[in-house]
Amino acid sequence: MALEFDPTEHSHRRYNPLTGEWVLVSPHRTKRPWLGQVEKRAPVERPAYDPTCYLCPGNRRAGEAVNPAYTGTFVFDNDFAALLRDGPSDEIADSPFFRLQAETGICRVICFSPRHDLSLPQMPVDAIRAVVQVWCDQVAELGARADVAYVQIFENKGEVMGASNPHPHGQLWASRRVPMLPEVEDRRQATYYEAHGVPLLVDYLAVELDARTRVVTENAHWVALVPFWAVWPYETMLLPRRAVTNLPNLTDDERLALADILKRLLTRYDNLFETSFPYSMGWHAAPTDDGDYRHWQLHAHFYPPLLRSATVKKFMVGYEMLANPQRDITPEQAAARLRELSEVHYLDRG
Ligand code: H2U
Ligand code: ZN
Repeated sequence: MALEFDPTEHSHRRYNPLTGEWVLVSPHRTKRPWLGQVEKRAPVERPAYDPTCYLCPGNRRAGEAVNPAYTGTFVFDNDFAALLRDGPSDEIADSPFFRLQAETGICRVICFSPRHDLSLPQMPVDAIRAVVQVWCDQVAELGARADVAYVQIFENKGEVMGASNPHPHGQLWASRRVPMLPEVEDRRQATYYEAHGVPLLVDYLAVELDARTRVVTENAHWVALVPFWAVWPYETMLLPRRAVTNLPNLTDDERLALADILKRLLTRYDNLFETSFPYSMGWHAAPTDDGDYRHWQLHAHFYPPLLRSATVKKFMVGYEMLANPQRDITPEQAAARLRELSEVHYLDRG
């Protein structure tokens, strides 16, 4: 007799329409006996100002630069930029084995707050709103340049994600060419739009809002959900309810609501293992050259590595590096877990 498929019992593959990649889901493995233990990490006490921090106001950075006595956000050109602003930009070699393109760009560091001891979920909504404003302004400014086709905004948070400093900050790299992953999403979304006349993620969100099994939190303008094809255990995606191609097109109301949903989502993340939750996050949006990008839907990806406690992370090794990514708890289980958490930060509870 054929066994009836149960997504919470049977191993299966899920398809990511944004990238064309597959993820292997192994829900039966969550019954492994060692899954119960949850270690907590003692909170690290940090001072509001650290005289040795290269991001704190008034401090000297590597080299000559000294930070101003900033009181809100602060943006500066990365002293160790991965892309150089000036230089050749041609296709240098185009042979099957030795293809090489010279590339230029602008890299910046974005300090979210003068306070060394905070992170986004611990900041008031109006301070997060100021970070949103910086993101929008930077994309508008750099995207207007003829030598920039894509502005990648991102944040690496936590030592496990390679963040060099706990001071709340993110980065942007603006490049002459559209980088590989946004380029893949661009092609997938264009193909979908040609067939359906609606952006892929606009249609996807409508279906998710019907199902409600993967939605984590929402407000009037934004929805945070665990995508059906999530790879990382608690991966989420943040989507505007309206079709928007890039950050500068967000209305004032949408910007404020974005600050609100970031606080809600990141507070849930911190509450999950009662730790300052590490992740890499970033925005994906339409390129900023003058192409037709109506097929694009703005969205943020959050990729957190933690699996079952503040110290146990998911490794993307053997099978993941050689075959395809794999996960144990299902995206629906992850969303349910995140949904049951409070939106009051664990450090703010009496
Ligand atoms: P991460 O923590 O995400 O690595 O970001 C820190 C960035 O800050 C990193 O890209 C830059 C590094 O190059 N940096 C400066 O620009 N000036 C400094 O004095 C130290 C670090
Ligand atoms: Zn600092």
